[in-house]
Amino acid sequence: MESNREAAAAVVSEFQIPGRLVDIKVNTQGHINSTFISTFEDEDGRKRKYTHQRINQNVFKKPEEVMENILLVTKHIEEKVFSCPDKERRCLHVVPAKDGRPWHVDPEGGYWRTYGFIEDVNTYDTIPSLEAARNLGRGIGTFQKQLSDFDGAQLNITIPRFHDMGMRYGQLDEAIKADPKGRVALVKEELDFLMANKERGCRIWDAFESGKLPNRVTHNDTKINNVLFDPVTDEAVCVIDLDTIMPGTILFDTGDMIRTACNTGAEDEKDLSLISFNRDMYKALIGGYMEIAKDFLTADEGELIKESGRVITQIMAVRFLTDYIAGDTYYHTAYEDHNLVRTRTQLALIHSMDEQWDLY
Ligand code: ADP
Ligand code: GN1
Ligand code: MG
Repeated sequence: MESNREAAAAVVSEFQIPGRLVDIKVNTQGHINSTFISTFEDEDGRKRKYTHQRINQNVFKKPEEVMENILLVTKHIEEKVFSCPDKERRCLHVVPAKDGRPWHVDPEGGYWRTYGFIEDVNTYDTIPSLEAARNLGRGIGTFQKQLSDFDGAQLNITIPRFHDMGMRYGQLDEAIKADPKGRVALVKEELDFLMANKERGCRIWDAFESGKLPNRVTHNDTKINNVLFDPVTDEAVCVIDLDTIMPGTILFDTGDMIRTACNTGAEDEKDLSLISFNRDMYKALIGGYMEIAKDFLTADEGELIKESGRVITQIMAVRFLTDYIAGDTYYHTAYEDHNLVRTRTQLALIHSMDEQWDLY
């Protein structure tokens, strides 16, 4: 990580940031990009923080297109929050490079971007309270509403068929065939469950493809640590990590907020006895979400919200297991079996949902 930090320190001067760099730290919360938080001090001694990210080009093959999307979407949201007294923390702000482009390419061909760091906020990996769950629901609903008049046809497809369950099972099948680390033999139980649930898991994608569900602008990665909360009121003030904004069904977003906010444990909790589906959190989360989304949701969307939590948890299990079998080439991992632990957590969460299915 030290060499990464040095690489980041070397590129920050390529962006339009006044003052001198006085500190730079690594943030390890995301699984995809490499994230650094810097502090700059200007001539008057005022300090400002920034977020710098090396875009993961194994995941995002066309970083320029990712940035085009982000500029369009943040411009749209900026207009929506213009009259808020705290508008600076209600939307990501891209800081251009010295040549005016929204990225800088380092000597190795790595794409870097900079955002203003949003201060006075909390990020959570697990939800701390019912009120925070209600606020998360409101925050995701508000984000969807802000983008309801944005023309999704303008957006580049940054990862094709991102939530296509059938395609994800195809990737799992390929990994099983290649089995480069001999791990397939270790995951028979997990594979049996996933194979038995394939058809059910495809329901939302199929309904979207058939046109039954409206095509809307979708964030596609609404897990809890991609949302910033006010430290005093726990209001969800900003939805970040806009790399996967694409046209889709908003059930992808309800699904990921359910997956991450209603789990009593962390996404990578090793002790599965700590993992269960919390119905009270679900009620608070969906209650908050519906306060906003009732104005635009169709009946078909509403009926599938509960299912979306199960489907998105399942697609994560498929993706984590695929990466485990393929030898950990996609997600950042901190230890040998990290992707297997993540897979098992997702499956434990689905079992807990199923046990309580008629009760929520
Ligand atoms: P990844 O795609 O790897 O998940 P993210 O864009 O989600 O990367 O950033 C990783 C983490 O960095 C976030 O979970 C959040 O904690 C923090 N972060 C990113 N951008 C900002 C920002 N502008 N202000 C405050 N925190 C940020
Ligand atoms: C990744 O980038 P991050 O950590 O917010 C992944 C999501 C998964 C998530 C699981 C581009 O999100 O799809 O839901 O991990 N992002 C990408 O924690 O694949
Ligand atoms: Mg993230």
